Amino acid sequence: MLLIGQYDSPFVRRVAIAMALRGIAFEHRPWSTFREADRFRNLGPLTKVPTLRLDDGTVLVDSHLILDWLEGEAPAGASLWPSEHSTRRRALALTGIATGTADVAVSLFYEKVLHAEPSRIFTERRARQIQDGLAALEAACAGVTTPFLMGEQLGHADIAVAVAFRFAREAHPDRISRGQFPALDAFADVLEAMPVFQTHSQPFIAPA
Ligand SMILES: N[C@@H](CCC(=O)N[C@@H](CS)C(=O)NCC(=O)O)C(=O)O
Repeated sequence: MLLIGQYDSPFVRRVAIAMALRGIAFEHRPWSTFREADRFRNLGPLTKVPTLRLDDGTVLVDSHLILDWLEGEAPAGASLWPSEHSTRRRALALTGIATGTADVAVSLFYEKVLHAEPSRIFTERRARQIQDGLAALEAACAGVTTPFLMGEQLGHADIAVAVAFRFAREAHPDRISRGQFPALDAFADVLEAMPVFQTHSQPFIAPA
């Protein structure tokens, strides 16, 4: 099984961390969708990461769908979604805010580096969405009294919040400073220190 994409992508990273936690072995190919776009040609039409090529040749794209597959397949350990229904709903809602914040942070970066003249309206819209998204994640982290966001167990919501925050900070250091979101800083520091987060990480590299 091949997981394709660099670990500076929050989406690739959430998949890799979840696969490691759920005991799914994979080979990693840290291909860039920009510098190595040709390598994606026989994997499908999209040139997007994460891309997961399963052993039977099926190619999955999109982190949400890959994690849906993962939860059905994983041989070991408990699901990374909470089993209790209302807690699971909260985890889904928070994960959506985290991955949505990562989405707008990615698209703001592309706007900045890939357009000769970035759109002011688009840039301001995305900057606002990032700030509002991170403010919501900050509020979620600030109210937590358990080791992880949904209780005692690390899960998809925790992973999504930590990887989205790191990506947003590294891609937009001019817009997000340490101390601006103190509860997120503290939460991310704890998770980033965990071996599974350290193993599946790399510093942000701008697409070129
Ligand atoms: N919703 C997707 C987002 C994936 C995404 O935005 N990936 C970026 C890298 S972080 C990508 O493939 N960029 C290349 C492109 O859009 O052309 C997911 O959850 O996997």
